[in-house]
Amino acid sequence: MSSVLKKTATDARAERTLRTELFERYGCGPVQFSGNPNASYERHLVLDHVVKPGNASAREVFEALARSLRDLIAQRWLKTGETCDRENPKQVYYLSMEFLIGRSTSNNLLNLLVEPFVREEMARRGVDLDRLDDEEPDAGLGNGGLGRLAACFIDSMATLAIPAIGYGLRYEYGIFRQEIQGGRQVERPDNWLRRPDPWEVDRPAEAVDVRLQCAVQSRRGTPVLVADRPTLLRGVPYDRPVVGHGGRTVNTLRLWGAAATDAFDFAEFSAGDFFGAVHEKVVAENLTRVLYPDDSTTAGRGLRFAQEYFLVCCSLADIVRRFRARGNDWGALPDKVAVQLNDTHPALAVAELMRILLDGAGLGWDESWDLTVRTLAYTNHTLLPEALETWPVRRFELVAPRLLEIVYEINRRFLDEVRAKSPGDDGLAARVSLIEEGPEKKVRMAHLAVVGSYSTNGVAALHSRLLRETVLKDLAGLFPGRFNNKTNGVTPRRWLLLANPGLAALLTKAVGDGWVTELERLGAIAPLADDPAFRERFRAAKRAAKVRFADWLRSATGEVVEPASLFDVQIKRIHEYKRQLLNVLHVLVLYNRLRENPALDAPPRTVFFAGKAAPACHLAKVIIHLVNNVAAVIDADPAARGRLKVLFLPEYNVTLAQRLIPAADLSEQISTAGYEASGTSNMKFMMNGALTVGTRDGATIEMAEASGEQNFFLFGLTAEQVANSRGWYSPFWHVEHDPETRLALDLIRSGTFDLGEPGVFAPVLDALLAQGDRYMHLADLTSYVNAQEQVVALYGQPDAWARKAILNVAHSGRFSSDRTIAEYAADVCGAGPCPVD
Ligand code: 26V
Repeated sequence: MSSVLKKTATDARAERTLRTELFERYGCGPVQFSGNPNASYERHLVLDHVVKPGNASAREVFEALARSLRDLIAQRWLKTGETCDRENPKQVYYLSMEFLIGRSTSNNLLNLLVEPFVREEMARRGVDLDRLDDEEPDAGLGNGGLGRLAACFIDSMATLAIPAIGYGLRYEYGIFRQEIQGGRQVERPDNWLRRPDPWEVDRPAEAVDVRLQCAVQSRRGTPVLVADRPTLLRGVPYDRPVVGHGGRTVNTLRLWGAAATDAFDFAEFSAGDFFGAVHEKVVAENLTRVLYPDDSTTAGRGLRFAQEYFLVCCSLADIVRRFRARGNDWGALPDKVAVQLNDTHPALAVAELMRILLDGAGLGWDESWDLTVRTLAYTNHTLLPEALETWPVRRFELVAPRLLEIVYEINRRFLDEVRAKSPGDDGLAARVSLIEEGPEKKVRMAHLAVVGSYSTNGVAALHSRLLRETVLKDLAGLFPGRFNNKTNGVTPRRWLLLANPGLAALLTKAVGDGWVTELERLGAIAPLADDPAFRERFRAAKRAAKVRFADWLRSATGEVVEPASLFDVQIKRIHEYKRQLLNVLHVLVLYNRLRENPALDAPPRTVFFAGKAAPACHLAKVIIHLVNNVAAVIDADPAARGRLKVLFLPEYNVTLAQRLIPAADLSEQISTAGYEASGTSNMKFMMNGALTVGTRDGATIEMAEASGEQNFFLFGLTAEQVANSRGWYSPFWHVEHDPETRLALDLIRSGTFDLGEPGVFAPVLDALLAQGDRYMHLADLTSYVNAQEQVVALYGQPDAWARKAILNVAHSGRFSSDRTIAEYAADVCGAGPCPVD
């Protein structure tokens, strides 16, 4: 929680005015200075915690402060809802199985614009705001990019005053916590709700009942679904405020928690099985207990489908209730409601909305279908075939047979049309069918989403094109008008203003604070790239961010890094296609060079890795182990001391990203071209003044276009080259012809990094050689090493480096999620702002 509004003497009056204005806006002040005891922080300490302010623990202070900030929000939150009920605007509903929101308190404090006042008031009470941050756990309700994007989007919608509700699940356990033991990843449960969360408001009165055709039972401790035991589950809403910047609009993130209904155990009760009944009640609540990691094998995914069904049923019931409560007729559904499906995870919405319109509203098929298709829109986030969801028909039968009936009927009518359009082309019908035939029939969720919605978008230009030309080619041929691109963005509030106060202050000084909500205004600093004085201030801000990170790292982990070294950073989920291994191979090339030539002229470099491996993904876990062992061996070698350091930071989460990204000099975006749908950390690095070494993949292509390729270190095969060389590519050619590649691989093979476990990294060599190097690491290694040499050359010219970094910041404006949301609003859902007065 850093100071965002820096004070000068002449600002004093303006500050008083702002203070008055803000308190009028919120109806009260957060601490005691408004004189409104209902909103006071002390009141929460004494009445909620029954503790004397002087004796309160840090956690109690944190909770009381957060609750007093919630008091501040309450009036605006109510007013936002009232305004929407009165104006009846088109409302956006964002359905997502993941919202990776991170911490709320510092972000809300900042968006409310009261941070400087609260800081002062708390300091007067002897409390340092920054020390309270760590009392709040990260809300890790997501796996990675897809979940974090959802969080950035709801921030932008609130800032743009777009009437929007995010719908998700209230997992009691978020993404697992990562520990490193003996170099290996160990997963620990993330019980983030162990202590009460001051930001959530439960609303049992708005609970929704969901019918399942099966029961949730427990078999040897694991929850399983038992067929033909119709069950009623209750979805209880837990609302979180989503504060738009400036605090005028406060939207809602509504997370559903599963509970048993009162009628749940009636049968067992009357049979006298008291413990059995209570046990089942507890088991019912398992449904939203845990977030599934993104790789889960079918065996372990039993509840995931039921979770998706539960999210869809609760959310659509709520959406329809709101729609009807505003007095709308069914025919107006597409004019008043836009439902955005975040990937196929909530794609059951197609069938469930049909069910509501057919069975609930009593409309006919054609009208129901027309309304459904015109209400729903779908975003695809991956081209990886193994990540495209399909669900066995058996699972539908088990959980929701009526939805299966509807899917079959949608498919029957759809295939009739396809055959009528292209008679005789049976291949086409089989390829586009919603059902995948085979030993086990499955529903193709992406096909269901495309056929049942009016818009399908990819998340960067290249990804959207590949979607149309490859995985969804046939469907794109049938519905050309539905396909479009919406390049991702990130919120500059959290990722620049909050994460990097030093750079934020410099930018505000240069162009005013309008950039916070209109990031394109940063374009105005482009000419300053040629101003030596500005460059010096920019470099000072980066240096300060590096020192700040190094200080934090030392105090939190004991690790020591040298802020003068080049901070080279790759942080993201560990996955073969993201090619952390390519980065490791480059490190080994550098290490070999240093051992070969101790007098080598190269700047000291610290290579940071962070990211979680899916628990069942063996190779990803071996990669983490390798990084840790390489780090240990290099650390122990005098040849590398002070020149090369590798560090794997455990437990990568939103907060760690906020700390590390501002400190980065170099951003690693090195996926195999054609595989990273967009990437979003790439944008965060860019706006924080890092330079990018990257492939022509995802949104990185558009970032380089925006700032000029001369300001980027692009390398490697293009997506086309990757696709075209699939047939003949052989990693062995590179082993034979590229000496440094061979040496790097030899170093792994030699057992240098095995540390007492011979052969432990054989799976890495196997993937890179015997299995054909699916992600073409070796094909790109030489060109990557060359790009890194250019990095080094430029780093040796601090002024030239700063110039390019400034130009990158200046051209990062397009990558604000405000721009993405404005594009969705204009071209996809047709929703506009509904300002709250
Ligand atoms: C798949 C599964 C499968 C089973 C259980 C849970 C689960 C959760 C997530 C996924 C797929 C995740 C796809 C994803 O995160 N895509 C990323 O989306 C980002 C936002 O659009 C984008 O920037 C990244 O490039 C893309 O990889």
